[in-house]
Amino acid sequence: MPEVNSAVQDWLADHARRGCSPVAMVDAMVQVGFEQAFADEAVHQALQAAAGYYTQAHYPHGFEALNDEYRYDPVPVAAGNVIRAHDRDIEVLVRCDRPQVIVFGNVLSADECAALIERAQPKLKRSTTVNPESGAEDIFPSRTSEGAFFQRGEDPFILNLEQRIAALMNWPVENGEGFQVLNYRVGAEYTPHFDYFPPQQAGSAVHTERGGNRVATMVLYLNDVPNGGATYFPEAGISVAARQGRAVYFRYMNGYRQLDPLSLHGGAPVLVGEKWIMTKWVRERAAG
Ligand code: PD2
Ligand code: ZN
Repeated sequence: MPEVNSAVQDWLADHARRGCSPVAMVDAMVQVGFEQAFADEAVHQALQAAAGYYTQAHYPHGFEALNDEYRYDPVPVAAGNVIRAHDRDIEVLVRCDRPQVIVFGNVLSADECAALIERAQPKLKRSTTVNPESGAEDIFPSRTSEGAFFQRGEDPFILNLEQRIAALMNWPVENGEGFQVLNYRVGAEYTPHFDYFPPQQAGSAVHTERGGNRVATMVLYLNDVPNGGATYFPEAGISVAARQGRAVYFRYMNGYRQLDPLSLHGGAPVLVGEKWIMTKWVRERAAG
């Protein structure tokens, strides 16, 4: 927890209560000499205190929510039924406002999906999950896929897809983590989880130091799964079937830096065939 003197504490509390923009508060602190990560955490805590955070005991790994409900501010994704994203027209198939979930069609061509699978195949390794205490990437039975990472801007093919997804999410390319391709065989799954790093868990700090927390995710489906393998949101009762070229977007951090408990989601076990997806996680700021 950052130590700030009482004058700074009062300033933070006052601005938080008056609904000042978190980004403006962090910028003001950085301008007077505080480290970005320090300012970020101090503002986050001031906002939590201002809104009266509490811990919801029914979330096993501890989940902090505002006494006020999560505020659904406007999603950055463009309005309309077809969105021109960099080099491609993308169809909007489903929009859900609470939680903010959008299903898109025609995001990737069949050739692009095949190329991504072919390139990922030789690099696959058992997927890891962040250890809540240490922050280390450990293997857990709750995530039984294999995955491969692509560096940001690794080559023109990857860069073009990053630009398309950034345009669709309306969030800067620089704020994105590198793509990750995942392969699930029959029986493999990813049990319900949040994609953001819970601020109250000790292991989160190392992951949010650069770029801040995750704010939204895009899961892109690279093949058709004959049965099983849906991406599901158990608190919201939403299930998205894995169909080649489609994608599901979900946003869980709003402009007040609240985190949405309804964004809890998982990858259901594959029952027939296999499942290939690619994920794009985006952060509050450029990851540097
Ligand atoms: O495989 C999925 O559908 C899925 C679902 C939820 C993947 C992730 N989360 C993830 O990689 O975060
Ligand atoms: Zn996830």
